Amino acid sequence: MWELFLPVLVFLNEKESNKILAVEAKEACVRRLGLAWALALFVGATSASAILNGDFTSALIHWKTAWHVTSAGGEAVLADTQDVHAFVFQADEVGAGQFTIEFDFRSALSVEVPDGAFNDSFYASVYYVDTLSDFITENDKFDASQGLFDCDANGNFNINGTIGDSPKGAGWSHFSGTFNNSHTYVIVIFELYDLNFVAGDSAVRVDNVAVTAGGTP
Ligand SMILES: [Ca+2]
Ligand SMILES: [Ca+2]
Repeated sequence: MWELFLPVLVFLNEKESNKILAVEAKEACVRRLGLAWALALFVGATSASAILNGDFTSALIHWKTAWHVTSAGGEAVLADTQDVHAFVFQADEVGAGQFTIEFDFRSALSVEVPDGAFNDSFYASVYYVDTLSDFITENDKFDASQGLFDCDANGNFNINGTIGDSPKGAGWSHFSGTFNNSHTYVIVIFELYDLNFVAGDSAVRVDNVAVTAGGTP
């Protein structure tokens, strides 16, 4: 499908093109996943933090992944070695209300942008659904979504919250934000897109993912 729209995109602003490409890739990927997601989706239970194994102490238990996502040192590691799109997510039945989401991340995204390609990019998002079977059998069908932030080698963009220093130390950042959920399920998802089409030159680590009731990060 890339060949169909790449010629058009070269005439657009690079950043806009990057985003359009990523959205197109995401939509195509979501459709392609279909049954795979249906089989893979895990529904966590509500607790102090709705996210289970948010610190990845138990590797990727309670998380579902596609393509190159591994755990190392109690962290989730997304890389771009296997597909244009790698992701890790967890769905939780939190109910309606205001919530705080926090996590640490460490970006190691490539600065390389070959002619005709774009920056490798990372996206953190929340999806909201009332009926999980709708989402997992027809993945572009969700009730609402909210981007948390995007990033590439040039920095963080579209930040819907606050990004600051992380207690994990050098190279790590801490995201904190709030969201209002009026649906039954919240799906927290982290995605890495290989948009420079150079395999294996980007990775992002994620740790300490927490979703708690209340609106003060
Ligand atoms: Ca950890
Ligand atoms: Ca790449």
